Amino acid sequence: MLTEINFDGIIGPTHNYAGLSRGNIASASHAGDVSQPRAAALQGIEKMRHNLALGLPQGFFVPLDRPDAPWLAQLGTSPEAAEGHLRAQAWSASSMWAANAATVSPAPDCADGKCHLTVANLVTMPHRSHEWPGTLAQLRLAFAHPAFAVHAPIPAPFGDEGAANHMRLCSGHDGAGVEIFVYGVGGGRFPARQHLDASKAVARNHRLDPARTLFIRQSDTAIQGGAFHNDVVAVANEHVLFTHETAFEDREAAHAEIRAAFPAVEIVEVPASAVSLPDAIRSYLFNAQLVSLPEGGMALVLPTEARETPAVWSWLEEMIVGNGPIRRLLPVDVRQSMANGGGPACLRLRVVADPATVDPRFIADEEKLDRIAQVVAAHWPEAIAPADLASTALMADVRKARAALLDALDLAELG
Ligand code: SUG
Repeated sequence: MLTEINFDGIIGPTHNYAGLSRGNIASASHAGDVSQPRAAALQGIEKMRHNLALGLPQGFFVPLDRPDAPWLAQLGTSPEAAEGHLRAQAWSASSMWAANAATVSPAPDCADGKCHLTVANLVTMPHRSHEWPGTLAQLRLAFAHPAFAVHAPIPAPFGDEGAANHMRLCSGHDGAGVEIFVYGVGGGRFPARQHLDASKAVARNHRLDPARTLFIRQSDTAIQGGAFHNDVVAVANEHVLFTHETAFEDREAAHAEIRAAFPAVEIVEVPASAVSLPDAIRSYLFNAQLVSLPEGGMALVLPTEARETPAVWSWLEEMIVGNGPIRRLLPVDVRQSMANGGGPACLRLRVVADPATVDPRFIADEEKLDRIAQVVAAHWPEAIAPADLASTALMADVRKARAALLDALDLAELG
């Protein structure tokens, strides 16, 4: 039975604030802060527990090996000798944002009846451009069953940011859907990370039906306002598209195209007059997980920042008393990730699959989350200041921490 499984990236022991992502306002404004990797990872684990308790299937990915010494070696240096900016790029825990791990096309959408995954190349940001080999190794392990086809990245220079720029509309997760690829066009102050050629290549490789595949341009206003990924201004689940008025370059044409391809769509649009683009970005209202509850109806799993932004919360409260498809608001605390621009939806990758076909080592239950939390409590650093990235003692500690986690999850082969 095909069902949606959310795979969350476990927040790694090197989580830090290096201000590496141009165009990501939270990352830039927290540059140089002292991070709390242990608290960050525990927040992520609590979010997984929260969603499990709703009755939603939950999986996870493990953090990548950081600092990435082989990558620095390709650049002719090492964690000890690297210049500051390269060292920070090598230490980044950015694989926590699993929405950027891959683009996933569920089996009912693909001509060969397999679920296709293409690992994202993330070439626009240097610190993210070296994630894909570690992520690919993990995807190949988790989804080794013949029900899946796992693809290597789209070649540079065509930037591909994975599921963060991809949405799917369907009547039920296990039925055929319409896949929407949202791309950006560069040239502004902030980079457009998702290239149209990359989106089209993914769609071809996934063997999608052109009649059920849309390519829609993200608005420059949104990108230049700080929406570096489409999932900062729009999210879809089943027949519902929840979006800000400014999400798409040509709003009317985009909505018309979506309605033509999927007539049952319900577009829940937040007007800029009610919630400004800066408020939407500050609160990460749209970086919610829009989920179908087992008892029926949909819920938004939101960052607590949404509750703290008055215009956002009053709009949401009004929506909830109306008769719309979104019935519940569920705030979760992922502040440590939010300070780097990663909300609840950034931390997860949605895969529609029969859970029996996924390597069980990547599937979460309460007991396994307890086990992960114990390793985090025992081994994750409490705090990392920017200058700590030069410490060889810290480097040894974070390596030990990751090894302890892999050991606890019987995943030492990813070591
Ligand atoms: O790529 N932040 C990530 C946040 C990713 C959010 N993901 C989605 N929207 N799906 C990024 O900008 C900041 C790292 C730093 O500055 O240290 C960072 O990489």
